Amino acid sequence: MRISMFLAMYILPLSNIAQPANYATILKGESEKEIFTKAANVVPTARQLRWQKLELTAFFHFGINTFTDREWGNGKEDISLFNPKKLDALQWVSECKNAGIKQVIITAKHHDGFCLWPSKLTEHSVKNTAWKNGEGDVVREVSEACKKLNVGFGIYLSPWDMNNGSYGTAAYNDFFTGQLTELLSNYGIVDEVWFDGANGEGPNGKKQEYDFERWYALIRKLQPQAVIAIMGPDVRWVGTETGYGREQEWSVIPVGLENLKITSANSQTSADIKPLGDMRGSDLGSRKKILNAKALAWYPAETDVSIRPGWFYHKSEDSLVKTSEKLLDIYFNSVGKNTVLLLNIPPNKEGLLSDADIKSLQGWKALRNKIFKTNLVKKAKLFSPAKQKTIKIVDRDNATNISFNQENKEYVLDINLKKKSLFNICELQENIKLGQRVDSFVVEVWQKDTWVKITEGTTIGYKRLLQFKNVEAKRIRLRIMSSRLQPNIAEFGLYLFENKK
Ligand code: FUL
Repeated sequence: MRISMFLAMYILPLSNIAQPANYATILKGESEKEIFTKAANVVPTARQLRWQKLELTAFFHFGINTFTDREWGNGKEDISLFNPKKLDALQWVSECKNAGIKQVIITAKHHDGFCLWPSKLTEHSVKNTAWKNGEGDVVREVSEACKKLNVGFGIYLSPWDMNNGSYGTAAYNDFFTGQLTELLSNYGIVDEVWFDGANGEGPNGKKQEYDFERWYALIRKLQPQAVIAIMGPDVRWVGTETGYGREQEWSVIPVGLENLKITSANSQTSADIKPLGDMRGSDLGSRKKILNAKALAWYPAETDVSIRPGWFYHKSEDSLVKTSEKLLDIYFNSVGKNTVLLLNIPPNKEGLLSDADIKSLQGWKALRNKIFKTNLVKKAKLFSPAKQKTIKIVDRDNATNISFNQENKEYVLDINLKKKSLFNICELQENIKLGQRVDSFVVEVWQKDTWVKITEGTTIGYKRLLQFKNVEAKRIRLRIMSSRLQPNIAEFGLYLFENKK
């Protein structure tokens, strides 16, 4: 019933799309070529593009669990335990900023229902604790630190609430809408809203039917620039909590027509994607997958992982903080696999990030600085495509790209470094403003009168990082073996990681 009503409402705008849009519908009888061309022309919305370019974001899991030493509370905890005497959100945000993190998300409320801001809608909040004599507001402190340091600000608000008595009834959706309104109205710009899919029992043993559509509409109204992540229309979960993304990561994936909610604003038409559930397969968007699709949408992946084994701080995990090297590996396998990294760094009971976490963050940044300091392609000469300038692929501007000839069967980027150089990392980026297009590529070097393959891959997307054994060469080429339309290579980097084990 709901689906047919939905289709009736939205069937009209679902015809051919002339304008760039973050979705496309496949009409009956369309050829493979037409479908792949449509897929290649699906582009991110402005908010999705802004988010993708952040590359690194952070989570702060902090709340009553920090004081009870638990990962999940039950809503019955004694909130007088909450007293982070040295809380310093400026320390949290500045340590993140120093590590290159561009946006942070605070757990305003986790599943236990305890609110880190003085919500007027519940007594289960910081206002009834000894912390700052009940005058404190963690959400405000984080939002102000973000403003001060020019770092993006996001909120996590758990729909599952084990404390609220109305959970499991229609009244809870009103309560939740009220909480969301407080958070979206009183703290300035909110750049990301993170909804978890967890849906367990509340204090009455009942489960709740979440009114996501109402919440999305509210977010769009009050904070139109915010991306809504995970159980949301803009960003999907990569499917693991390990920090490691998939080998082949397409930001354009098949969706059902019933998953598209088309909206028009001015002359722009875009679609909100209704969450599709956990997508854990290794292939979500290959040619094979999209051939049978009814519709396609730009729905990019976020990789969330904690710097510690748990999401919340536990003293017993002080010695288990991920090392800088491990974080680097995660960087290669999340940002370097066309996703945005969301790294959780949980503040401790004092209300500070711990020394071990800070040390890892700093070491991680130092490693990245060292590796990505010198792009060997900077001084190179471009052989092919002809009449193009190297600058476009080394300017760190994702919106400038090399153009290939329309009639080229195979797209080749052929580079002469002018002198023999040693490298073991290759960085590739597509100009995703024009869509994600590359299906498969190889990187080769000219050695002893022949081209030798050093690495290969399927997708590139916003960013692809590849590591390989040390190679010494002067001439390198990127061969794009398969692309849905002409590829738009925005960046090409070759780097040397000297300490590589
Ligand atoms: C999960 C939650 O249950 C965890 O506690 C954590 O917040 C993680 C990011 O999402 O679903």
